[in-house]
Amino acid sequence: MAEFQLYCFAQSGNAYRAALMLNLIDADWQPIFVDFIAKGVPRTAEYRANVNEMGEVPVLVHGAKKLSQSGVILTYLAERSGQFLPHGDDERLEALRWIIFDNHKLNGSLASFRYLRWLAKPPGHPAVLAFLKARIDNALGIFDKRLADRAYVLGSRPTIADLSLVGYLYYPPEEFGFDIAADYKSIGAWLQRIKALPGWAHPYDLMPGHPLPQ
Ligand SMILES: N[C@@H](CCC(=O)N[C@@H](CS)C(=O)NCC(=O)O)C(=O)O
Repeated sequence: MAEFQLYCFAQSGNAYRAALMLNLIDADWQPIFVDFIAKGVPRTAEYRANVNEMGEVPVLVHGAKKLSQSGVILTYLAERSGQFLPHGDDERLEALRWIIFDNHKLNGSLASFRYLRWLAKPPGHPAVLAFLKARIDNALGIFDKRLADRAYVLGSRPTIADLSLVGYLYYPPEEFGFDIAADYKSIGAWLQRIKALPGWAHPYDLMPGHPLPQ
């Protein structure tokens, strides 16, 4: 058995943050497929009792430890490996600030928008999609400005803040109905820089469950 197990599925950008980190630090890890889309497994009482009371992926298992929330998993892996770790108190707090902004405003809204537009049956109500799209545009604008004069979120070095913010941003534009990398130039350039890191892989190549059954 691998040293780390990650409960995940290919369409989850929340899980991708953890899977990408594991790959970038060259950890010995294996995915455990959670069928959210066809079977809603994280919503079952069994999953909540045995895997994660919050009813979510990702969950990282490391020996007797079972961690959820991608920001917690990224922090744990960075502290253990010494890689992608913010340096000092100011950087640590700044990374946390961007991880919370990402979870709440950027990928938090983008994940719900994509799910309602592309996967939900029936799709989400147009008013809900319009509400989320406005939040996404606002958050992407803020983040694009942040990256205008920096290579990475905290400056010249990639950290866990970057690995959180990439969450959903490599998925195909057709799934969103707009092209983030093309519309936001600084984000587009930053995505290319992260993609060039040794160990980078696309979410559909890193986690099980792609393509979806017809
Ligand atoms: N803030 C959490 C979000 C996790 C999350 O929402 N995961 C989704 C999959 S992408 C989930 O498990 N949803 C279950 C549900 O909606 O019932 C994190 O960063 O780990």
